[in-house]
Amino acid sequence: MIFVLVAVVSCSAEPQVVEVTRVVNNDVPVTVEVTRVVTQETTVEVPVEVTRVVEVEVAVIVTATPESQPEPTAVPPTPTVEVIAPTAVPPTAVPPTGATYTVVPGDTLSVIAGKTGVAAEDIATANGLSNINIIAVGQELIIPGWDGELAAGGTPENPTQPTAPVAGANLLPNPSFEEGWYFFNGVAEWQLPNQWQLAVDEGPNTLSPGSGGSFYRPEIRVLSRAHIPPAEQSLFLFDGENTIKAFKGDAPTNFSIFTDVALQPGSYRFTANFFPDAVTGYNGSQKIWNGDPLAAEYRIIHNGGGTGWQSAPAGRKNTVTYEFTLTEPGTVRLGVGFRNRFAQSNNGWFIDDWSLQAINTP
Ligand SMILES: [Ca+2]
Repeated sequence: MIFVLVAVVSCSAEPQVVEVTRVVNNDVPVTVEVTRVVTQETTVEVPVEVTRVVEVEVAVIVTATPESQPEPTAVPPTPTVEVIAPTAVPPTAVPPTGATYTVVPGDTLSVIAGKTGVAAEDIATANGLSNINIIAVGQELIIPGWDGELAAGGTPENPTQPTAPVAGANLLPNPSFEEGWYFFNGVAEWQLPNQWQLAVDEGPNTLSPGSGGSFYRPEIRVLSRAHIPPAEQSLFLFDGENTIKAFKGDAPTNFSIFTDVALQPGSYRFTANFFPDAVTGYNGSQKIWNGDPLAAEYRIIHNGGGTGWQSAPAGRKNTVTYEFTLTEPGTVRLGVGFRNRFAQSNNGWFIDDWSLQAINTP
């Protein structure tokens, strides 16, 4: 096929290289966008032989006939154009096309993949993300092949409209961990509730007292009631039908679960419930929970701060609260860090029923 390629080239004696990023449509004549030329001096129409017309990146080498003093009415020079790329680019290398998605608090690439039905790796590739763990609230991502419709269960949110402080409302996303889960970072041993994120310390355990060498990553599951023995359901399931179970045997652990919430100015109370399942051994089938106050510890995560580590008595439900005031609209990171410094039979946690509420101020 012979199409007319409109390219901006330099009238120079030397061959010029221009980059053509996109063939815009498949109709004749083909229009291309030229993003960079060595010297922009004139515009010529160049007959091009194109073997395949798709949206591909092509590099075009243009050799223009020099015209030192071109007559205004002269026929433009007819450079030779060699189309290099179309037959060399594999079909999967087409530039990303698809709708744009704006990152909202609680999003990770995995969450966005769930919302859009497009694999996280494809989203990372389409947006040139070198670190799939780093996306920012408000960032716009091209979702290749996405039609702009959020998948069932996806929650459309507008990051420019932070949640207004309404007394009594739970402002956390998926606060009871009932609204689905995903594999954090694609790791099969880390089931995370949708819209929550995970950080795991696998470095050396230098705590004293402490034992077991380096911290080990816990296995994390979002358990439904059916997967909890009836006798333990009231212990480990605080609200609804699902709870988080984190556990690791014979090694210290240190991890945190958190989310980002857009908030209006105001005062807030964050409440977290968890059950430290720190077990030193078993008496028959009966767990012997570790009575050492250091056996299980937690800390509140609030942006880069929060609280220091505090004892979390094992073998019973702990309810902890944390209050803060926000003077300007913003996104706040909230969560809880959990650690077990001793290697023992089980370093476990059941985690459920968290909340963030606006509270009245004087
Ligand atoms: Ca729950």
